[in-house]
Amino acid sequence: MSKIALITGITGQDGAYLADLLLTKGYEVHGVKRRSSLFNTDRIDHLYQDPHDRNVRFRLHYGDLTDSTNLIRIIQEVRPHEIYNLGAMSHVQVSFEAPEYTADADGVGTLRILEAVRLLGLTQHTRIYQASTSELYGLVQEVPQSEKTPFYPRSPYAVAKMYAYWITVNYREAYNMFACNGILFNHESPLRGETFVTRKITRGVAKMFLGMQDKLYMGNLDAKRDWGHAKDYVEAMWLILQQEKPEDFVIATGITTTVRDFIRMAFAEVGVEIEFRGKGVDEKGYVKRSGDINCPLKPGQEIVAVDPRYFRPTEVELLIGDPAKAKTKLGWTPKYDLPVLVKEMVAADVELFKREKLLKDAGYKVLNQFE
Ligand code: NDP
Ligand code: GDR
Repeated sequence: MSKIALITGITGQDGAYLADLLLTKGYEVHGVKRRSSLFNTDRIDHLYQDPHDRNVRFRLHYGDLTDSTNLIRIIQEVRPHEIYNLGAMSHVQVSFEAPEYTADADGVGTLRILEAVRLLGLTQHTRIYQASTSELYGLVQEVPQSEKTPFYPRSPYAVAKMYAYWITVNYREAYNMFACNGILFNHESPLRGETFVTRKITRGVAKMFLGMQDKLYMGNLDAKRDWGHAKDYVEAMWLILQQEKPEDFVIATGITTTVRDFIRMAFAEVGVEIEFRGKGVDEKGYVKRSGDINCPLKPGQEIVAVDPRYFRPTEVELLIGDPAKAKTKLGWTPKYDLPVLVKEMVAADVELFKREKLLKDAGYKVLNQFE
């Protein structure tokens, strides 16, 4: 009999890669998706299987982490061997605008999953992975950050995730559950949400290269992140649940890069060398050289500016993870490095916007039923 997995947040970046990985490994995969007024399954549509097929190995259930009755029902119905709790309001800046909802979905939502498993008598049947985050480290206490580094969360998102981290540890200790935290550092991909910094940059670079946008407005260019590829990181999630003992793991590359350097690398992919001048809110990025003769971006042109709107009330300035425990105990090492990740993301966005431009140039426009 194949193993059964339940993924919350299956429509997100990690949910999509993880579902793909588990199906390849022969799992029956169930996912929790939220009801929305428009389709929200773009990232997993390629995995869809006709539910009328008797051998279907991929199923979606309507649900929400803020509703325990529905989580209990789904877990009771599915009786998963493994739950991956990836569902969350995952945008740090947005969490300052919706702090209570973030606490409910990201913090108490984790409790609801753990408690559902306990109430249903599945503590020895179901293993639980909790999507913890490097945002827990917040204000720098030490670098690189490891499983032993103290936490100092700096946003409503991180505070909610801190509750989720500790309630996972507590249920493991109190009820002898196989419940683990993966403390994952930032990981990206062409499936990354459009408002996270890497994807915002690669989309902006692609559009500017194709003459569809003039400038990129950014927040804190000095922030440093340890960026990896989501494909590598979902592999680590799976490995964490295959161990003999439940433990928490840091998953990171061990290399940190500024937002400014990520921008440099992304523009270099389309043959544009960028030079930054000025400081703080007055810093700007200008084209130094442009390799492609057809590129609309010309030397001297201002292409990056800082907009304080994107500054956060409290910022996490420096993240750099120490993945030594994951390397030793899980045998995990990332296959991708940052240059390959940037190349893949820029290429995917150039392809995406080339298609959009082609349609536009051919006279098609987005249908607006109110016109
Ligand atoms: P995404 O934002 O891409 O996906 C989040 C998912 O959670 C989506 O499927 C979303 O549904 C769903 N969701 C949001 N709110 C609820 C809710 N109330 N009930 C049920 N589902 C909900 O995030 P990622 O895939 O990047 O991240 C996955 C998890 O890992 C998150 O918990 C995130 O906080 C955490 N994390 C991410 C890191 C990263 O760098 N990517 C690093 C460390 C931790 P919908 O599609 O409908 O919006
Ligand atoms: P982060 O990711 O907050 O680390 O959380 P994000 O990509 O949003 O920001 C990274 C850094 O870039 C700076 N920044 C900007 N960020 C955004 N979004 N937009 C901008 O224009 C911009 N300019 C500069 C930010 O200030 C920040 O320092 C992500 C999420 O996936 C979380 O869910 C996850 O837990 C952590 O990574 C690890």
